[in-house]
Amino acid sequence: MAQEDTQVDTRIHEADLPDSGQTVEYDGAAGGWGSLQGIAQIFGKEWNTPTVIETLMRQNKPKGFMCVSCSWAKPADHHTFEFCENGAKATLWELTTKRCTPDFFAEHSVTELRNWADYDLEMQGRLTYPMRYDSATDHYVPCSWDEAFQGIAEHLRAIDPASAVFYASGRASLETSYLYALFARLYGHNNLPDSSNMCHETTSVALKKLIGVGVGTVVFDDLAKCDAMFFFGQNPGTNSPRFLHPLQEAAKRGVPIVTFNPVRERALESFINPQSPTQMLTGKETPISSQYHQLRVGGDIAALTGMCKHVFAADDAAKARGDRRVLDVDFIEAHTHGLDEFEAKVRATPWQQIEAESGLTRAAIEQAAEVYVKAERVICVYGMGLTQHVHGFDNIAMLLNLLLLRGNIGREGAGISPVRGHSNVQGQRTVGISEKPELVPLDKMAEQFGFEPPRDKGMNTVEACHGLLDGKVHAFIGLGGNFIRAIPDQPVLEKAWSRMQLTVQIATKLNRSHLVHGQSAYLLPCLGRTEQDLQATGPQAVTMEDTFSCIQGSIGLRTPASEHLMSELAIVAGIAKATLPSNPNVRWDDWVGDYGLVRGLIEESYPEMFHDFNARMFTPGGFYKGNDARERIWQTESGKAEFTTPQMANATGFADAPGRYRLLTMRSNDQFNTTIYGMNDRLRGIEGRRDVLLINPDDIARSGLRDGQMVWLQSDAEDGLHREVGPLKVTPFRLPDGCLGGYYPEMNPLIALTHHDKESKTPANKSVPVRIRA
Ligand SMILES: Nc1nc2c(c(=O)[nH]1)N[C@H]1C(S)=C(S)[C@@H](COP(=O)(O)OP(=O)(O)OC[C@H]3O[C@@H](n4cnc5c(=O)[nH]c(N)nc54)[C@H](O)[C@@H]3O)O[C@H]1N2
Ligand SMILES: Nc1nc2c(c(=O)[nH]1)N[C@H]1C(S)=C(S)[C@@H](COP(=O)(O)OP(=O)(O)OC[C@H]3O[C@@H](n4cnc5c(=O)[nH]c(N)nc54)[C@H](O)[C@@H]3O)O[C@H]1N2
Ligand SMILES: [Mo]
Repeated sequence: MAQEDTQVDTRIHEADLPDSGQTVEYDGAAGGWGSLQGIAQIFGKEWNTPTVIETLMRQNKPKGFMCVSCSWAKPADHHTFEFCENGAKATLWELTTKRCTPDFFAEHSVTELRNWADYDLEMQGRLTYPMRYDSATDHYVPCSWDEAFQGIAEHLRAIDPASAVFYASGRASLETSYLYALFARLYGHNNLPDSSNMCHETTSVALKKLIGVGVGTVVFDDLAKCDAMFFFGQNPGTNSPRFLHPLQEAAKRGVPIVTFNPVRERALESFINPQSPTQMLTGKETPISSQYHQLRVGGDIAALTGMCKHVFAADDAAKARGDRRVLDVDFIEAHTHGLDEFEAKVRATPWQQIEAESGLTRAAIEQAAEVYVKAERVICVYGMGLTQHVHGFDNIAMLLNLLLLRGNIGREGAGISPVRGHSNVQGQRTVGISEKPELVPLDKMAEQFGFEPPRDKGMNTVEACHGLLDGKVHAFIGLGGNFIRAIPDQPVLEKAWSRMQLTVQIATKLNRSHLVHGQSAYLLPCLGRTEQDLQATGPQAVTMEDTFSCIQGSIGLRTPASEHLMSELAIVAGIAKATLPSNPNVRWDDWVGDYGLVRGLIEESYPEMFHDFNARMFTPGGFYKGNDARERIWQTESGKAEFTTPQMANATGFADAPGRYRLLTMRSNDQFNTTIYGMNDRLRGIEGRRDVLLINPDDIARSGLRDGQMVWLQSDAEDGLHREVGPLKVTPFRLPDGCLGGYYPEMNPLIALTHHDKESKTPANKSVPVRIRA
């Protein structure tokens, strides 16, 4: 459909930001041989052994294990190799033969290790033995599991439950997550921040409020049915590379793909499928984006306002001609609320302002909007480029406004598609890891377990950090992740951290959060998802939810990295059992022995989503948990989908000022969040180092710097506090004027804890106000 109409746009849009020829970039395609070399460069020969290949062959397949990297779909109709460059890296990282043993901790004091780089810490390999911090010697020393559980329980029983925080990084299974949240509530709090609080919390809040569900409305099969795709601030080449296959298919079908991103991400320009022998041998690239708009950081509200303005203009013209309307008037009438105010605002916003705020020309925005107007079924995809801003909520609301104008929610082949991060981050929220008690069926759980759950709102990530600074948080449990490295204002929080009475980290590999510890501290090593999890009733499977709300089982088969490891579920149950008074309805030992019983509990708490859970968990492609907005049932205040009138011109939350830049913090192709696999960022042409400051050649000249010079970045936040990172190498890069790029997590000390999305408190990591100090 609309094939002919859309052919206008198959060339890469070059108009917005010409290549000056002096910038660092990668001219190969994403995928291709580069992706295989990328793996080999990091893992050397280690990766290419029969047992490793055998493990990779089972990745993301029914009865296999689900990738530990991102949350992309595991399609029913899978490829021979259903893994990508970065999924393979994540798996190999877990399969490493290196071990971080008690001997290592005997050799290095914790104070010494605090000076090690993130990369060097994780390079020590898998943790093998439960460890306890010994303050007399400043070393982690081995302890038994029982000693750990009893020690932790003793501390937890001595403090006010409301002063404990139970953090989760989005990997742990649905079963573990459900029990973790249950433990928190039985113990007496809702302080359950999740990595989601730094990530797609903006989505959970915005979509929940505006269309009544906190997740995307698109399913995997929609990708093959849409006739236009718009990408706002999501980078599939690095962060969800298996997305490149349906994208390539779409591009080949002639579906226009229109990208808005301050950075020219290589995979959104061109791709060679590493799993296609013909493409690999001929080097034939598929161009991906038909238009690429390099807008200013934080310029999406303006760009989207411009697009909506064009939609209204096109509708006016169609009306005047007596043609079919461009607006989906029936849908708007029946299903939405708030159009009039929104429309008036958009019509009144001058193009001059839109151009200045977006950094794009009116012609470029209209060209994008024309694709939207012509397409019958549109999918809008987004990621951290929209969520991590002070006005991230409004970014998402604007994207939704655009979709609502033509009824692109609740139809096949159309919808809004946030691409979630961690492999089970969405699922953790589904089964109760939430600081918001209203999102959890507490009455049901009260009945199931015979207790009175706490009803007070708990702390999210930012609130937990404030709580710590204010002396209100005394204990922290981390179910995976690297909290201290992932949050803003890291140095300030590290200092406060030592005031904590108890810190417990459940992890596979050593990281900085394990070294910044409370007065009592435990480091508990767990099984990875690729490893066999043997319990009383035999080997156990676990489940996760992907970014399209499909739930799937995962079975690990590898021999565990050490015989002393416990599963995450068993560790959570072990701590809980030691901490809580006994309760006949709470049967930790039985649950550890048979995870099927835990799935039974999940089914009882959430019967609509999880009916027949044990029977359905190995459905190829997963089973769909359902989505009311997709059915055009709107669980919102007005009972309809909401148009939102934007109140601000851009998403940054701060004004432009001389010498002030907008810093976007980014992920390289060689990292998974705070885990750094290597020093390259192949797809951006950056090799061998991460201490770079990306800046365009005009800004280099304007600010009197030179290519290769070492400089420092300073925070330019309104609180006036001194925050500095450096030295960083000035590296010419194709970015819009006034925008800088630097790597996460190295840049995190520059970000103020108060610099977050207004509605959801997601840290605004994509537009940080900074200055350059030469
Ligand atoms: N290999 C690998 N895979 C990962 C991860 C990883 O670190 N490594 N992390 C996982 C996690 S937890 C997550 S949340 C996801 C993250 O995946 P993404 O959502 O893709 O996150 P980022 O790479 O941080 O940023 C996305 C894009 O936003 C663009 N951007 C920045 N500012 C703006 C803006 O103002 N407007 C627009 N339109 N674009 C902007 C950036 O240039 C970048 O291309 O990936 C997951 N997958
Ligand atoms: N400046 C800036 N800051 C950001 C972001 C950004 O874009 N810019 N992105 C934010 C986002 S989207 C996110 S999600 C957060 C990420 O924050 P987190 O999720 O807290 O951090 P990760 O780096 O994913 O955690 C890595 C650690 O997890 C542990 N681990 C790995 N596998 C397992 C496992 O199977 N089980 C257990 N128990 N532990 C395991 C290892 O010890 C490893 O060191 O960071 C946020 N911070
Ligand atoms: Mo994330």
